[in-house]
Parts: sequence; C-alpha cells; structure tokens
Amino acid sequence: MSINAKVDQAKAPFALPALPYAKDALQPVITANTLEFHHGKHHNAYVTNLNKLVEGSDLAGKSLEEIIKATHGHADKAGVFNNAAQVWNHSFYWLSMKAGGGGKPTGAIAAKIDASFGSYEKFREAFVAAATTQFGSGWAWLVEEGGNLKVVKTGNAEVPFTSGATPILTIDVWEHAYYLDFQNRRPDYVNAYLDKLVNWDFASANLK
Ligand code: MN3
Repeated sequence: MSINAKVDQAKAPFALPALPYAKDALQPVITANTLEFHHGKHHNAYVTNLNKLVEGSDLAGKSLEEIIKATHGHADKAGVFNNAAQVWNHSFYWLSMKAGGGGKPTGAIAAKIDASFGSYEKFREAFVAAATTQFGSGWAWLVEEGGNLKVVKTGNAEVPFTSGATPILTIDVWEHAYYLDFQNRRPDYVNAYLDKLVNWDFASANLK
C-alpha cells in the first residue's frame, strides 16, 4: 500500500510531476517567481540527481517510497535518500496547498483536529511553533499516528512515514521556499500558508 496515492507511484526513472495549479495560482503569498525556482529548479534537480544515483543500481525500477524506505538510516545511501525524500516531500507540499485555501477546516478533518488538539486554535499554535522553530532547513507536518493527529517537524529531507506516521499536510521551511517572497520573515510565510493556502480537501483525503 502506498503512503499517499496522489504522490508519484511510478518506478525509477522519475519525471518531475506537473504542479497541480498554474504557477501564479498561489499569489500573492507564493509568487510565480518562487514557484519557477522552487518547482522548476529545486524540485527538478532532486529528480535529476535521484535518477542519476539509482541508474544501474539495485534501486532502479523501484518506486519512490520503496527507495526512501530502503535507504533511510543508511549512511552510505544518504545521497539517494536525501534526493528521493526531497522529491516525495515537494510533491506532497504542492498538493498541500491550493488557491483560495486556508482558514478553519470543516467536516471530518475539523472534528479530528478538535479531538486531537482540543481546538483549531491549539492546532494552529502547535503548527506555527513547529514550522518556525525547525532550526535550519526542514519541514513541519500534520500527521496521523495511532489514531490521533499530531504536529511534527523534520530536518533537511526527513519524512515522517519512516517512523510510522502518516503525512496529512506539510509546509516546506527551507529558505528557498519563502526567501524571494518573505526574505527572513518565516513566521509571516507560515501564517499566510495557514490563512490562505492550506488544501483541507487534500488533508481530509489523507485521513485513514
Ligand atoms: Mn523546497
């Protein structure tokens, strides 16, 4: 079973997945200029590097998730892991946002947030704290683990599913995600993501 059916299920070599919206769809929070670099250069470079690293190896012909699980925690495979996980993380991040998204969720995901955190406001506090305190590069996540929702943060390319948590939503807090639009103001980027971009339909679809 795949971790997320909407993230590339093809086998290596991989292609850069198309953005699920136009490059200017997330403006003014995330500009077309940022997506031009972030998707067209950064995400694309992870795909290109990964394909080079797995070509001719025993990982050729495996899916992204199989490669991530097979290389996680193996120091001699760190290059493969980092590129594979970054391909997965970026595909999941694009899907975590949409034009006109954000704000308080409704339906099943709202009920699950209330049950797990006490309220949407408590969830929001935890998510902002994780995203703003991740030191250096990394990601903040809403995940489902043991039947509850939790907020976690991961460094560099790390993914939550290698430790058993199911990703529900993510925000990229590497500087390349926000520097062109927000410079050093990471908290403004995180708040704008929550208020204007979160794709709660995608989050709901990721609940078990
Ligand atoms: Mn990134």
